[in-house]
Amino acid sequence: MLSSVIGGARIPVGPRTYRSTDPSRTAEVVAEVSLAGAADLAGACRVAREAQDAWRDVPPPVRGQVVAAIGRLVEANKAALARVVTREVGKPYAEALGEVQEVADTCAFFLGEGRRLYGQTVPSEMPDKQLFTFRDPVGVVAVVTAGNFPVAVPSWYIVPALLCGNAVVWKPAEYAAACADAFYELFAHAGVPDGVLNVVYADGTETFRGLEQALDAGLVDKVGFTGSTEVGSRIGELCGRHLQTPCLELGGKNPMVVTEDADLPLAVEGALFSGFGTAGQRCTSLGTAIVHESLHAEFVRLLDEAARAAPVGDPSGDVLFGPLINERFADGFEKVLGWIGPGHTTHGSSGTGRITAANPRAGFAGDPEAGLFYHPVIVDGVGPGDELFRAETFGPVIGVTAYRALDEAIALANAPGYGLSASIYTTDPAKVFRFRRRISAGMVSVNNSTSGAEAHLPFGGNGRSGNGGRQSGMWVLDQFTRWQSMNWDHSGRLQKAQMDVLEIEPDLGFRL
Ligand code: UN1
Repeated sequence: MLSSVIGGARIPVGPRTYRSTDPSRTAEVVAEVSLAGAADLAGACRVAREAQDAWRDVPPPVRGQVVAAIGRLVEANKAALARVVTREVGKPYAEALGEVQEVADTCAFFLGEGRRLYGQTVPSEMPDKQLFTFRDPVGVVAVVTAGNFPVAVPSWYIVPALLCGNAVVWKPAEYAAACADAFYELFAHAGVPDGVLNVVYADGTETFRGLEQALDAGLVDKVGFTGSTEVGSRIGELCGRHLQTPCLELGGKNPMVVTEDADLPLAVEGALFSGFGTAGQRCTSLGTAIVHESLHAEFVRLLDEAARAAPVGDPSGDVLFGPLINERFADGFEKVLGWIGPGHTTHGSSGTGRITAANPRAGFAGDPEAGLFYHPVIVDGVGPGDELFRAETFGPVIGVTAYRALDEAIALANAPGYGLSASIYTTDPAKVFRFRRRISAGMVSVNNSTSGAEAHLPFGGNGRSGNGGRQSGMWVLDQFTRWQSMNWDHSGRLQKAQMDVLEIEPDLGFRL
């Protein structure tokens, strides 16, 4: 039985528990977790507050060494951690290895940041006075993450937050508790001191109440949240009441525009991977393919062919995608399938909905009835009037629509109001730059799919996808540090800014 880790110690097992099961074999329990309450979460923030005091004084290059050790341990345990990811959230093993690599890459980037964390020396307008800037840790960071990327996305928050000298309270998804526990152990063995990283397993209601209590008590200085737009906006409201700006990484309805001059097979390959990879459960998964009318029929034909041929099934094998993460995701996807209407045509598999003996999929790898497996589905003919066009789907479904002029395609791409990732397949540079300027997305791919961002570019979105915060690379430093400015007057007298400034008279009447 896993229980929360606060101040380096497991808290006693409580009455409320959760069973995390293998979505490929739902009868198999991967982890049993004891769920903490709101007061535990607030208590963890208090412990973090105390631990942060000493951690902030550890020189940043030394904190960088801890991050380096995390990276080494993650690499040394890459296969083992990837196996846990595959088993608990059903991610195909090759993708799970990629996800673990993303943690190592994040460490590789930030271990060097420990020797930078640059501030500036800035000239003063007066003599014998010097100006400086310093990056200071914000304090205690509360991180709440989803389980579709159970180790990579948490690392995007936790690694830079720790490197910058913050203490962290992490609330992972309870349905990815075994992944979270393995992740914590790697960090603890790398030398992260007790109390500097705390893990609290709790359900959504208790987490929200715990955050409320901790914010009221002044124990949290920054909230990082990856999850739904709906919950993100509630967290934004809560933080706003405490004059805080959370780092919100929310949903997406990521468009892919395929222009008349595009490399069509490349676009089809990109659509297949970003629509169905991770069973469509990435926040960067493809939502709608917006295809020039001259290529539309051929695009649908080729994508249908590719989806039918794609291996689906047991994620420990070589498959395009495995099961949905758990019952909640499966129920959500069933609702999405209900949005398919009479104006649509479906493609991509030998059936739609759950794969069973009665609704089989040709070439399925494994026993479909044992897990939460769904047919991939391509829905042609979606438009702005359809829920399927507007809402995030989080499952193996791709919408397709046709367009005539590029500006119409861009308007369609922006219409759902998200703005996470967007892609364009084209061979015309003018279209690339017009698209880039007009698209609402925080991340744009050219001749590449909507998913698969690299771990050192700014990650994040606009509109319903977030509040403009960016993770990863040097950009995330602004989430986990605050600038402090300092001025030092060593003239020995009071020099008044803007008033006691030397003036040099120009001859502005001069003309050649
Ligand atoms: C997510 O789904 O929350 O860009 C993150 C990608 C991955 C991360 C997705 N590197 O698709």
